[in-house]
Amino acid sequence: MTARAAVAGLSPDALAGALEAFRRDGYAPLGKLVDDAFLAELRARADAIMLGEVVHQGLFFQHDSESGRYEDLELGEGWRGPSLDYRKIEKLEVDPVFRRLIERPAYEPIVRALIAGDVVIYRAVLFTKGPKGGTELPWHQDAGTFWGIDRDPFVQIWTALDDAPRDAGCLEFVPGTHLGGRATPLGGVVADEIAARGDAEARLIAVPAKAGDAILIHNHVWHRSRRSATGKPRRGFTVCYMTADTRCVRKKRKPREFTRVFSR
Ligand SMILES: O=C(O)CCC(=O)C(=O)O
Repeated sequence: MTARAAVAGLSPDALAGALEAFRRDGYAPLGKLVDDAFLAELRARADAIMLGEVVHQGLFFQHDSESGRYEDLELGEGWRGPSLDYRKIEKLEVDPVFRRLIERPAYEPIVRALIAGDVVIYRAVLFTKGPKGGTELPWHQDAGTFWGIDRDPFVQIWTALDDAPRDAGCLEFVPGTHLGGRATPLGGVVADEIAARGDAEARLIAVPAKAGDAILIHNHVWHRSRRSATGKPRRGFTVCYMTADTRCVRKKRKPREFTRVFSR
């Protein structure tokens, strides 16, 4: 059985192949792991949250910039009222529909193959590119001192809620860059000169996805997504899993407690 057909979960061979690719390249396409009925529910839920029809305390919203440029994002703005042009929504572990995707049985063996013992999540985020095209996301790593924890997590699963072909701002990776660790101690965006030194433009691999496809992503691999030119929504949901031993080291506010998942 191929990974594409295995909506219920990866076969042992497919899992072994994915783990090998993940270790080598820093990412691994996992094929379709979410069925169409659940996808329809997730898409409707995403719209309802963006339109304010479903409200949860503590969600973090960031709207697209007018220009579509990352540099022009208005930071700290949060909820701006009903709009399908939010770029990202964080803390979706509080939503029962997205929580089912976070704890999807098909994801558990993948996560447990990489993380021993109890598992928590650092974040559960919906990245959307609306009909207007969304905002470009530059080369970045998902780790660094600004994450405020005592070790870098390394396991993320990104799930396409809609088709994400090349012209819809699919994910792009620079294979193998996770092996170099953080580009800077701060982490986050990989500065243009560092990306140029790493020959990112010549080495990048675009990974188009179909709705329901999942991609395993190492937090240190350089990845990005451009604007969409399709005029259709392109939503991707990403969850960062990590060992429950991870500690929050931030000092200015109360240390974060992380949500435990896949409890036995
Ligand atoms: O979906 C996207 O456009 C970005 C996803 C991403 O950067 C991530 O999952 O870390």
